[in-house]
Amino acid sequence: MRKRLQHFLSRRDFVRAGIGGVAGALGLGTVAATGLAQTQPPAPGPGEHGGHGENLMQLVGAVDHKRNGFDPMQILVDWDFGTVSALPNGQTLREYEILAFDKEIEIAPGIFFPAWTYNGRVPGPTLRCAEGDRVRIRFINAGSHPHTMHFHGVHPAEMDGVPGVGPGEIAPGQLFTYEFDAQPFGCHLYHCHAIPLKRHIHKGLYGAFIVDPAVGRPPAREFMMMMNGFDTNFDGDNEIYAVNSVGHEYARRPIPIQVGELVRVYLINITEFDPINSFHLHAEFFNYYDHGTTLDPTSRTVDTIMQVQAQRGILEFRYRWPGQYMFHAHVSEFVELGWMGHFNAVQPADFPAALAAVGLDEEWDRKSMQGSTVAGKGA
Ligand SMILES: [Cu+2]
Repeated sequence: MRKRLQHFLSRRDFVRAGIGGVAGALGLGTVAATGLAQTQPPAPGPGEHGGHGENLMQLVGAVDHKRNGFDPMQILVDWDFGTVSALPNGQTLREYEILAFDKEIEIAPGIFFPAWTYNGRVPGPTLRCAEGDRVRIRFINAGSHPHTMHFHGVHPAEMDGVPGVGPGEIAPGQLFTYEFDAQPFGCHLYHCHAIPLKRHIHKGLYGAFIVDPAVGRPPAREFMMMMNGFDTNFDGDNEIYAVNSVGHEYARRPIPIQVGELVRVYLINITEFDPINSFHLHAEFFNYYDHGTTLDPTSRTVDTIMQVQAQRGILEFRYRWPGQYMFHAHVSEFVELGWMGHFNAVQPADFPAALAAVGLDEEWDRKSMQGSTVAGKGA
């Protein structure tokens, strides 16, 4: 308990050193910061939102995404469909190559983490396919420790990517090809299952595995969000929490969406060391599909859901009015340590400016609208 309290205090000091503006100076808590956000004008014009974060509890500065080699804004919409061909029986084959290697990444401005990565990014590539596709993943371990790829899905034991079964742990310098038919449809994930498991997962070896239902889903603007955390001093507690690895990135750069359109979020929790993570949406409610394995919502009209580690699901919602809307973990400590962002809902005419304000373009717009491997079944 005392040790836990010391951790808590030291983490608070850590964040206080990293935050600026009113909230930081006064040491305001999250509740106060949230109150400030809700007094914001409801409909800022395009490009006007850049500085509003300075009044909130937020990590200050910017992360060098080029040096990281990935940008959380792009990870939202960066579907990896693999190299596509057809097997003799007509089944679609999707081939991927995944390289595991060690790499230091910046997870908050000026805060670095010695990650283990799939293809140099955390989370790893978002593998996307359709129900029933054959998936073939050539996994090469170029890292310093034995690793695996364990997929959540249906497959034979030797393709399960766990120690002692089939190929077991893949040693540095070795490779193995995982192959199976994608099922069931849903919002899934993969992660390393080498031992010690919590270290291998927490170091960054995980990614989304999205299997589209054969009948498709209604057209929507789609995002992948992986809730994660980082224990930067290796004391068994996270110092930074985030969605897609960079603390407060979507607070610094609100995610552009359009008023009235259907937004679909593939949400996954991979956070290690904390038993539960959560997602709360401001000023609107959503339908939720637990694990994404159903076509009808498993929860309707909710604004908060929780996920244990590896739990995941699909959120669907529409904003009615223009404005900036927060989303965050409803664990206040996580919010202060990086897990908070904004959607920037604008009218279609203002969308190009909203994209430009956070460094995005038409290509991002296209990816967010055309992620599915299956034609939609109509809105
Ligand atoms: Cu590993």
